[in-house]
Amino acid sequence: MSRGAPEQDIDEGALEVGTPGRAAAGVKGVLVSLQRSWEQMGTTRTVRTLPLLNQRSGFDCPGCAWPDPREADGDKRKLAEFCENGAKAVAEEATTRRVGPDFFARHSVAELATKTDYWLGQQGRLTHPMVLRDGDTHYRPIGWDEAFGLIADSLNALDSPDRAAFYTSGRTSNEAAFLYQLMIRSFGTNNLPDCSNMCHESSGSALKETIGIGKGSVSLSDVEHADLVLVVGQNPGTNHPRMLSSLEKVKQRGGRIIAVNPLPETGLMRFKNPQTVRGVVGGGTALADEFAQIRIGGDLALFKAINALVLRAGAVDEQFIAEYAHGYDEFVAQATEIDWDEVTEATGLSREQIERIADMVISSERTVACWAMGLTQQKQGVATIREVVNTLLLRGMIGKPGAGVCPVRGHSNVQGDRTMGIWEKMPDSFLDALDREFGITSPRHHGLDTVDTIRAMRDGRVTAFLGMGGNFVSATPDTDATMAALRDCELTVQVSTKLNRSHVTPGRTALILPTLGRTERDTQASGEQFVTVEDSMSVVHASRGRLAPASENLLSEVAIICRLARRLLGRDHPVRWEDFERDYDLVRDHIANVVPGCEDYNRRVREPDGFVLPHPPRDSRTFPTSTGKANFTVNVPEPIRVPEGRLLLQTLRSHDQYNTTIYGLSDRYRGVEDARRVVLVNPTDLARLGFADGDLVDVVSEWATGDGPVQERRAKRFRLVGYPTAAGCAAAYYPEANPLVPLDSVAEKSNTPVSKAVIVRFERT
Ligand SMILES: Nc1nc2c(c(=O)[nH]1)N[C@H]1C(S)=C(S)[C@@H](COP(=O)(O)OP(=O)(O)OC[C@H]3O[C@@H](n4cnc5c(=O)[nH]c(N)nc54)[C@H](O)[C@@H]3O)O[C@H]1N2
Ligand SMILES: Nc1nc2c(c(=O)[nH]1)N[C@H]1C(S)=C(S)[C@@H](COP(=O)(O)OP(=O)(O)OC[C@H]3O[C@@H](n4cnc5c(=O)[nH]c(N)nc54)[C@H](O)[C@@H]3O)O[C@H]1N2
Ligand code: SF4
Ligand SMILES: [Mo]
Repeated sequence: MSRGAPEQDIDEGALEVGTPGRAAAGVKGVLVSLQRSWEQMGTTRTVRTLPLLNQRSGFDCPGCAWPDPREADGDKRKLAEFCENGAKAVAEEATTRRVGPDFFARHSVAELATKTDYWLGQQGRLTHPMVLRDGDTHYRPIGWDEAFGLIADSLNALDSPDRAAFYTSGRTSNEAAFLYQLMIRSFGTNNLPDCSNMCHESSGSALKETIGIGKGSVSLSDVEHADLVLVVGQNPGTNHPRMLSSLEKVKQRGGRIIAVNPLPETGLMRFKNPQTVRGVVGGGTALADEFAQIRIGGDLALFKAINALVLRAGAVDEQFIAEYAHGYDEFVAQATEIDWDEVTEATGLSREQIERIADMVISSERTVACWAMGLTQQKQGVATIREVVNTLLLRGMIGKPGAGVCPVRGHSNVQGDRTMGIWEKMPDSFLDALDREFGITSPRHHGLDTVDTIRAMRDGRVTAFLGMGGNFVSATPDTDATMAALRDCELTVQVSTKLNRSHVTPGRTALILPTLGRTERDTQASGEQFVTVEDSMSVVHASRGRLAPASENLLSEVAIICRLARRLLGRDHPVRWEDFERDYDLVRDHIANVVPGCEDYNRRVREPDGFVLPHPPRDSRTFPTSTGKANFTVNVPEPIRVPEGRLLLQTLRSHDQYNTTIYGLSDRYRGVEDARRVVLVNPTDLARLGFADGDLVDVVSEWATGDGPVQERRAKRFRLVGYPTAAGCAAAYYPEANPLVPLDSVAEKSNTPVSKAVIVRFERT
């Protein structure tokens, strides 16, 4: 029997493909969010929960990291300050369905491993700590104390702390993240892989080098007041839906939008705002003024061409460059040449269109560049983002209103987790502050990131894994290899809210520790607690859960860390773990002393809109880089060679999932219903390759390092769907397509898996 993820997703007859949607959101979006909420929570809970979402007295949306409007920017929050997918995220967490000891008694781990991710997630909230001991077939309940003792004993028995890896997913609160890294560094390792390694690591890497800080430089108001917004490699209609309201404001103020994407994503084309009359009864707002249907991986060539055209037109901000930039002459020396054959080949775009786009860049006085996974999950992701920065530097577009870089983050607190120290390469200055504050000695050698953790597990160098949230097995590349690596571990521990594939891919001993979600009341000895989070635009604010917890056996993430730390580090450890569990204000007092920009944290997070972390380039055009200036960089595109008969496949999200959590089977905007094992292919390519819409195929990826042999990976039984993607390109959903992504296919510098450019062929089944 195959031990991989199940190949059968749903009844094959059920696939329905309609025409892609014409406008995003609208009344349909409202109806879907209410329907899903009723299904999962019932009417009373829906009515009690949704009004608290993203309100000052309520909880932060557990969906994406798009910011909320702030009164400081003259914006009031509306009564319903959330989107369809935010409501789905809440319904998924606040569901009344439960997975308790009786569920695990009924289903063996082997049986659960045959279920789809969708099925697993739909079973409900985890209610009890569970253990799977060596040789057992079923998870069994375990007391919290015994669980912590078991984990602490196993970790302390390792011959080095570096034999353990501690993963974090981006929903973890600032308080939990801060304590988690403190526990791990006290234990003695920097092995802190996180979801960010697979997400915006390329952005962090490129921005740190060029502007000195790995975060976006814009506020919500900057985006809304831009003349020109570039939306590159991002599908906001699905993944950051309230961004569409901001893009709508750009249009209403006379600004323009350029969308660069291999797919004509509905949300980029047209938006029906359900909160305006026009959005409810009218045709909505047309968004993209220019849609550049780029070939996968063509963005570096595109931005190089744009920059050459900007230079040729003499449209550079000389004052900005003279005062704030470094490396301009080297940049110019290689930047004015354009080989149009190469550019049109790499991008699939016409020279005329690229010239039109360059003209828009040249005539804009306030430009914001937004991007997400279409740029970061590429072999040349870092170089591409550096080239986007070059465009902005040429035009002086950093550190002024209505302009800047905007890497749009994924998980609701992924940016905050990094700020709090979740990184395998935290700078010594942070570690020094941590050591001074707590009287510990943090290790200084760098730890393992996500890809290196998998390699280390595969090679037996890491034998214990703990996941603070997330779904490591389904989120990482090369599913079969990762599954084998995890199963080889002595110990796997997952701190989770919902059942997922990582629970049914256990190490020799496996534990599930169920925890509170964002929506739930968190009561500790000193009373009700709140936590804090940071959004994509560096705004830090409070989040208070209000619902009764899914089970009385749940512990908060903070409590789990504090109790585990006491067992792991012993009674004599200098950190007062029991105090932190009792009162989260005490954690925040330490955050204030250790984390740069968090001074007076307890007071400032209590301000109604929270506070904004410092960002030197945004605030004062100060660039804390190696040169003390904003750095121009020289980036050389390496064309992706796709052999005859093959296509370039990207893996992406449907409208009905949150990463590995599948909400449902409706990718409404793309018109794909009731199926996830599908590959979207341009009809011309289908015909050229001798296939037809509806054919059932195995997808085989091909990958080689240097002169090495071609490695093949196979994902079975996918349905081909004719779809207007760019020529030579294809798309399939993540995580079903993850077995095709080679572990060693990573972005240069950031080590992010190349999930957006996999060379594939199809074989008829
Ligand atoms: N509802 C919902 N919201 C989410 C998530 C979710 O799963 N569901 N996930 C969250 C997370 S963790 C993240 S990181 C974000 C992800 O947000 P996105 O980055 O928008 O997510 P993807 O689905 O990966 O979409 C990538 C987009 O890039 C395009 N693309 C692919 N290759 C290229 C390329 O070579 N060039 C260009 N220009 N474009 C390309 C694809 O066509 C697609 O539109 O969303 C967050 N928000
Ligand atoms: N092929 C391919 N692979 C990808 C991507 C891609 O585009 N293509 N995208 C990558 C990206 S951008 C990301 S960010 C990663 C995401 O990787 P992860 O963050 O690891 O995955 P998620 O699916 O977000 O994690 C879902 C699980 O988190 C748990 N959970 C939910 N809420 C909470 C909470 O409040 N606390 C705790 N402790 N647990 C909670 C639930 O048990 C749920 O099953 O995947 C990456 N993988
Ligand atoms: S845009 Fe993102 S944060 Fe805002 S409500 Fe929607 S999912 Fe939640
Ligand atoms: Mo992400």
